Amino acid sequence: MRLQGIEIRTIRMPLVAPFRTSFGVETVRETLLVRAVTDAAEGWGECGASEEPLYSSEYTHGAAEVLRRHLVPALSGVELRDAHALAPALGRFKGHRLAKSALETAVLDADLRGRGVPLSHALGATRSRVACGVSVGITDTIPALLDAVAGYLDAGYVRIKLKIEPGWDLEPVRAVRERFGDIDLQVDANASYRPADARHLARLDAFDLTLLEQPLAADDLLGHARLARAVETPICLDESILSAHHAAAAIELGSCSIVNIKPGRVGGYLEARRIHDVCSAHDVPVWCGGMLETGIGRAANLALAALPGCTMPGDTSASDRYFSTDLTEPFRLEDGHLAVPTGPGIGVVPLPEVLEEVTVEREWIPVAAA
Ligand code: OSB
Ligand code: MG
Repeated sequence: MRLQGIEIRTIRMPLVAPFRTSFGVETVRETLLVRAVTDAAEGWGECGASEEPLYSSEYTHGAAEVLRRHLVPALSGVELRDAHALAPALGRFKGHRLAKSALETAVLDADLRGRGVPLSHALGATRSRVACGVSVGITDTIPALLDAVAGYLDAGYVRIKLKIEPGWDLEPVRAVRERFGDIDLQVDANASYRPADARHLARLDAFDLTLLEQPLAADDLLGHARLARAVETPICLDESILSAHHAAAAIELGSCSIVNIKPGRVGGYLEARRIHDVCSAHDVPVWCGGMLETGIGRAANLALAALPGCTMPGDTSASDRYFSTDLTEPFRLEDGHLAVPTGPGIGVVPLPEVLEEVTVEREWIPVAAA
């Protein structure tokens, strides 16, 4: 494969409704799309970064900067047999996993398209459709939350995830459980609690939740291990797991019994696959998380969500949960499931008119041959 260059596009797309978490409110999805041009094909990757560094230390403009200044130039003169060659070539640059993931995914997509192989096949997927959950943000009132959840259940989502934070936890969870009965219900705290909140968090045990996602700080694996012994609700980690190495450590420490895999957070689909494998070897269920992706990121996430170890419904929701007009042909929920794309690579491309409309910046960075 000969990589000729990389296009970085900054896009801005309004969300259908503001998405509120313990770390902030997102009303517009501002992120990057990366297009890799090779002698064989073109490929696309979406960055998980947002306008502000609130979920992780990365943010859209910072990701664009590290790509243009460091990551893409480091590929010049490098022999790229396939996308596995990127991580070693970029390994000396610390962190910046969301940016690295977008770049690796674009190259992976181009390589697979050139060879006619769907991403789901390349990763080892075993399903043709995946069961979908939905992540429900913090609302102003409990009636507003109940309305939102009712709408998603009517649409067919098979699992509901509520965002929680101190002051928005027991009452909303109780209200949803009482109103909707025996649904598959879980919560995500986005690191908003402290170890001293263990007794409070144990009160969630009364609601028979499937899991409690990332209650404590990202770097507190030991705190999560202690908390896991103090609560009955299974602990799932998101922000804490940046690599297969972290997953192995978290499992051995007892910090979690379930893992949310987000390919962006861990530097790409190849590392995401390794996390899936480490977890599967320990009988730790995994599921595919989300970062409010457009159809480009969603298509690739569906390939991951179709792996055999992804035994729980994830946050791969349909296009209309996020955008009134998606960047690709819309992903539609059918009987609570989304179909895994079957075409080569990620299996979808941006719709040209929509892409032009949402692009606010673009640049081309040539890559020199090996
Ligand atoms: O913690 O899982 C999270 C969105 C942005 C950043 C972090 C998270 C989320 C979500 C939404 O929960 C998942 C989605 O629907 O894409
Ligand atoms: Mg999360």
